[in-house]
Amino acid sequence: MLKPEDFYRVLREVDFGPIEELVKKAVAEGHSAPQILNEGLIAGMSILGQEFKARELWVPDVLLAARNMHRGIEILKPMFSKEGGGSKGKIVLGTVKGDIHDIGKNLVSIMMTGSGLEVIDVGVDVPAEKFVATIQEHQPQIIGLSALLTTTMLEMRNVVEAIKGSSYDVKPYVIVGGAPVTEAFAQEIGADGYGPDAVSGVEVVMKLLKNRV
Ligand code: B12
Repeated sequence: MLKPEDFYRVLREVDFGPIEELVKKAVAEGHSAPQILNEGLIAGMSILGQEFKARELWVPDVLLAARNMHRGIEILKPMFSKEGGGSKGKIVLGTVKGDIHDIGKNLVSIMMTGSGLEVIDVGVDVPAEKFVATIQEHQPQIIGLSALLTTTMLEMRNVVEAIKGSSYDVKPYVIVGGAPVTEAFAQEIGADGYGPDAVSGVEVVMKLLKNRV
């Protein structure tokens, strides 16, 4: 049994040593990567999120935790990226303008890469025009948008409109995700899909790609 409190504790450390040790120990004990991710790292981060909300922690604490979280995910990455072979499709992935949260987006990227998709990660705080320019350059079948703030999720509507209003050889599908985003919101803004987590995001992409063939 993994204990979220253990992960919470190491997420708060200044050095990478404790998080590396705990993740490696969980791997050695036979826990699967999704288990370590969901029941360990994300569960620990969620305790931290509650304290942040209650103002018991401050931005520097959370930044530190984000660094540790990325380190933990790096260790798990090879376990997710087993599937090789040719690309099943191309996806452009980014966090929308005004938003710098990228832990969730990076997880989505890892899961998509591990499922045989080619991911073009355009980073954080990405304006609609950059999404449009990247689509014109790379001609992906899917665009994935991430937002973690109730304010920046509204920017997703602008991106969807900019994409649907521009011309491409083949218009890409848009999928959205991030803690405040819901299926109903996705439909309201005209997105083609929504995933509550990285695994469902992959499922949605695979379904959309099947429609296209
Ligand atoms: C880490 C963190 C930060 C870090 C981010 C570091 C980084 N590199 O990402 C820092 C310190 C920078 C930060 C800053 C801020 N934050 Co912050 N942050 C968090 C925190 C604690 C964790 C977020 C996280 O990484 N979760 C773990 C990941 C794995 O989950 P996830 O992102 O939801 O992703 C999963 C799914 O949503 C989905 N998914 C995500 N994207 C996509 C995309 C697609 C296409 C698909 C299919 C799926 C998908 O899959 C992922 C994996 O399963 C949350 C609290 C929380 N518990 O959520 C607050 C939180 C999001 N932050 C919040 C706030 C208010 C802020 C600040 C405004 C604080 C401030 N006063 O400055 C700033 C805003 C900065 C900005 N302009 O973006 C609020 C948002 C409130 C709201 N309703 O809008 C939260 C909820 C905290 C709170 N409870 O008040 N934050």
